[in-house]
Amino acid sequence: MALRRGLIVPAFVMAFAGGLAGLWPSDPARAAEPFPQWLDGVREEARAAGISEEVIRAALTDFEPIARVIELDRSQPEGRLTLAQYLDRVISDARIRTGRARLAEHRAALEAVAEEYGVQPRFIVSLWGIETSYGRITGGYPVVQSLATLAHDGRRSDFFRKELLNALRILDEGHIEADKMLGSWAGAMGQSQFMPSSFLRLAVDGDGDGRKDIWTNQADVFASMANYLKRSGWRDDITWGRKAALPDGFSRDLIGLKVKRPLSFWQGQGVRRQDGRDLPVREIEASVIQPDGPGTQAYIVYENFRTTLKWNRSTYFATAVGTLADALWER
Ligand SMILES: [Ca+2]
Repeated sequence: MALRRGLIVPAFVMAFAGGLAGLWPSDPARAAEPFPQWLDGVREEARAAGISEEVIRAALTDFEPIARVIELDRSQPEGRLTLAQYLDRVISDARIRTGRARLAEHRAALEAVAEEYGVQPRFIVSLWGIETSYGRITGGYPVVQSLATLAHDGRRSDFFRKELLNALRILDEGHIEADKMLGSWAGAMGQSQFMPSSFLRLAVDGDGDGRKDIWTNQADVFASMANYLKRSGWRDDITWGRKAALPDGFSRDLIGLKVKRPLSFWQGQGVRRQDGRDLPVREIEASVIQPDGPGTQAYIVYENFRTTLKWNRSTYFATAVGTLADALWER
């Protein structure tokens, strides 16, 4: 996703995003256009794109920019967390317990989705848990209003204006009512936190009622998340990776996602599981990563780890998704 801000984004990612944003100075001419006139332009663009008058009226009437959204968009990230601190924060015992309960509670629906899309249930539940605490914390911001605020602001107007039009398209297709279209301050929507563009590309109607409801319909939420992963390259015949122990003198040149080799190669290089046992005997392509640099915890990661990075490009995030999925699996 071009811009994903989960509930807890590693600070270094925020710092990076902030650094990038700094390269794009705000456009004072655009930002200076008064909001009501600017909104008229959006209405015209929506009409030209074939959005119905009814949706334009329902979604684009009687609102102002949200000051808090601008404040959040401009806020400085906190100090950087280590991976261990991040994992502690994201994967609490309570989150593991709740995840196991949700996995049991939704087993039939999850197995149907696993069958259809080829994504193991524990990964769907893990992503769901990390994104929105299993659908509990989905962000209370009205998506159209938030996106309009960010599009008018001038910092990343083009990106957010496209997402705003995409959001109107979703309303026009009747998947959700305007007043129920809620999400994060940056427009990530519902239990799966899809940006509108991702919704249009990848959300699916899991229960067959004609609507793609990632806000309240559990079958739609699970199927949409699984479809996103599948279309990004997920494989259900392998896991995500695991903690690894590196031998003394292991070459730094072999560390990083750019080096992809079969497990047998890594075994030959002396890489082992964290507990010292041999790596699995399967010809899986893998990379060795050390998210916090030399001397810190290493992981050996597979294709599914890379796929998780297409959901959210933070290695901390992808490591957390795999780690929580494993915790849900263990009994
Ligand atoms: Ca549905």
